[in-house]
Amino acid sequence: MTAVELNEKIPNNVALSEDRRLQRALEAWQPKFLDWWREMGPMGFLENEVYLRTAISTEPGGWANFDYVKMPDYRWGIFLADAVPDRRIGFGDELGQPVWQEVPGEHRGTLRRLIVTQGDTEPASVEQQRKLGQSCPSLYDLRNLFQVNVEEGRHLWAMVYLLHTYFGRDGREEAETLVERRSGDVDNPRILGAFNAPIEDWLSFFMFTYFTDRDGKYQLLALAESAFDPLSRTTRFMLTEEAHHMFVGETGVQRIVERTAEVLREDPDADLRAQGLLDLPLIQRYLNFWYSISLDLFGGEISSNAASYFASGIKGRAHEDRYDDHVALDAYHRLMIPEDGALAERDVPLRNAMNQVLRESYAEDSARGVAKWNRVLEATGIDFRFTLPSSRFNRQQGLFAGLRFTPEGDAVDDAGWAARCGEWLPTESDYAYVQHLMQRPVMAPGAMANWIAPPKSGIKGRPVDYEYVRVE
Ligand code: BYC
Ligand code: FE
Ligand code: FE
Repeated sequence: MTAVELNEKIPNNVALSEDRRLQRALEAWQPKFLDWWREMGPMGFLENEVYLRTAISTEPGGWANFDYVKMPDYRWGIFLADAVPDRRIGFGDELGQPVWQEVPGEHRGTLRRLIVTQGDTEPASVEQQRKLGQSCPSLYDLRNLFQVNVEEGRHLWAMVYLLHTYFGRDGREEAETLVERRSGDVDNPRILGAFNAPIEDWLSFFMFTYFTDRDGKYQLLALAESAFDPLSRTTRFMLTEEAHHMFVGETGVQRIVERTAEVLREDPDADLRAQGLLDLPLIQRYLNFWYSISLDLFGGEISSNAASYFASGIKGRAHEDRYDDHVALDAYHRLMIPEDGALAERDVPLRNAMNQVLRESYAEDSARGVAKWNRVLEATGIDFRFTLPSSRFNRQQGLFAGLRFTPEGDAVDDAGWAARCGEWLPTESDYAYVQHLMQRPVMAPGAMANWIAPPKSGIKGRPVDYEYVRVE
């Protein structure tokens, strides 16, 4: 990796100290970021020491050390993956041409918009999760929440670095708006739908990190293919952090399922809510909500935007090298399309279907964790199985927006929807129950809320009962 500058105000491996202008501009943005963090970051834990993977060490390569740090002192930095020598554009009309180290004038607006959209999601997620510390199920989980939060903060830095470095004055202006929009604000909301939905309980948090962070993974994989090499290198580094976020979601849901299954094994008719546990149909409703709202993040099934991103080399498919045809001009993609009140199979020019191609890769990947959760049920002899709802269910973007489908994907009229949506999506009473259950934080080392099983192991070889956050 390029030399890491750790003693600088902004740790980085982009030789920031050699570009004083850029360094000054980013150092001027830094206090705005910190103000935002203090105002909109995790509520109530600014002064606590948290056992984080952090960049506080100055040894070579030591930025990935684990140590106690107060979150506002976290060393948010700018890290790019190593350059690939002689890298070539991997898809689209300019296939095989050298990648771009600067932004081509004709793609400036488009690239800026994509980078701003990506950047906007990062602080949005921190805002959505800011109250969760107040209801944590354990110190282990509290620490994981904060690890995710500081890394999403770093992802914001990653996009702000690109805006400042490659987009001049408009880039600097966009960087300001990234710490001005607010998740869920009626006047100045975050850009994409899912990032304005409240995350007020830990089941939502785990579903979000499983499903919505996974959209992050796929969008970052698609941007990692970009002909704009600095974007590719930035997103490749971000992807190394994303795995942990999805791990938190997958194991979080799994531990909830384990705890519920343990009680159901003893007594299949147990009144779970009377015992302060999460019942399986409720978990399925949360799954339905977060999966469908995350599918929306891929944009329209048929998108001329997506076609032009692909044509120009700006955004590819996940793992472009796994495909044979990187030009995608004479190819089609089969889609189910709503037509005259029915569904019809249609072949759409592949370039226009790139959002859908990415969504299908995502859906396949999402199914793996669901299968793991089901193995817990299977092993305990419980008949219930979790399923991913149809990609037509509860959609607000794309071909199926505004139409009604059951989780199985069958059309349903308004009356049918109204009668049954309480079986399919979390109800007010579900939310009220879950929040009631999680009213009080569990903060003694090793203690676990009743509704979740302990993790199999702790962080970085530490025991589960380690004091991951110093709360005294
Ligand atoms: N909500 O042509 P279309 C992450 C808009 S998550 C609201 O299909 P396109 C993370 C769309 O902007 C990854 N609006 O759109 C996870 C367009 O607007 P205009 C985030 C939406 O451009 C957890 C219009 O509808 N990264 O990192 O093909 C924690 C027409 O749509 C939505 C990215 O998203 C929506 N859901 O695709 C922390 C990557 N969907 O132009 C972080 C960058 C669509 O008519 N973004 N619209 O005003 C993109 O690649 C694209 O913007 C999208 C949309 C894939 C999102
Ligand atoms: Fe992120
Ligand atoms: Fe993430």
